[in-house]
Amino acid sequence: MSGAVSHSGWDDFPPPGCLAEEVDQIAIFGESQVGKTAFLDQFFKARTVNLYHDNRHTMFVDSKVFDAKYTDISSTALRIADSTFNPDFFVQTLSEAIGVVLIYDITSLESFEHITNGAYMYLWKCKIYMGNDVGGKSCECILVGNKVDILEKEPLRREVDREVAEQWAQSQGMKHFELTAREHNPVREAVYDLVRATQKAKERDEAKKQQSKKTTHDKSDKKPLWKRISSAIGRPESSA
Ligand SMILES: Nc1nc2c(ncn2[C@@H]2O[C@H](COP(=O)(O)OP(=O)(O)O)[C@@H](O)[C@H]2O)c(=O)[nH]1
Ligand SMILES: [Mg+2]
Repeated sequence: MSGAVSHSGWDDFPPPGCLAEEVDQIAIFGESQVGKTAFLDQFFKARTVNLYHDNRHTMFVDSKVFDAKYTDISSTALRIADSTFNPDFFVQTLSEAIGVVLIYDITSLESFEHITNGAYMYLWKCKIYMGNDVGGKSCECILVGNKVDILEKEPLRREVDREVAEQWAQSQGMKHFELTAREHNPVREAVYDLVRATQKAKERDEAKKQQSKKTTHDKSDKKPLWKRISSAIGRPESSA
């Protein structure tokens, strides 16, 4: 992990008076029981309390303030809808997210297959169909294999090969982490990495926006060559 930011304690608090320009959205997306809530508990509170389903957090990464709302969203509910299922919540949360933690449980192959197939496709459908409504912002993802602590006592319970997950992540241009939501630092490192990627994507989006503004401006300003020459030369001097 690159070293500019220390991940211990709360040294990532923004300096007083330093505010983010906007509140971003980060989604924690995975099957039921993979540890989404435990992941957020560790991120926010450095302990497991099974409490945090939805929260907002401000931090300071690479000299910038990053203020975001973190939402735990279950991909199981997409497949096994009950009467409380609200598709609007899914579409809105995923389409607005500029960062997504795709999380699975390394002891459940099913949880890996669902998040990297149907759920991942659903995420991109939300992005594509809603792209214009959310200003066409980029979305960055990381892939997280949770519950590695289980392997210490029961190594045979691993169902998802590290290499397979890593290859899939690489094929989609994202980073892969194996961790346990029982430990604070690995969770924070993963979130930091995602936030850094989203900040870079924002800069790229902004540069593209400026470029397309410039191109439109240049085009509208473009007169035929003869017209430009004639206005530069002006009227002929009077021979009188
Ligand atoms: N051993 C172990 N158990 C975990 C870990 N993360 C979550 N769990 C347990 O897995 C179950 C589901 O976790 P939860 O965060 O509620 O999953 P969610 O449905 O994805 O939000 C709970 O019993 C957690 O205590 C982990 O890293 N290691
Ligand atoms: Mg949960």
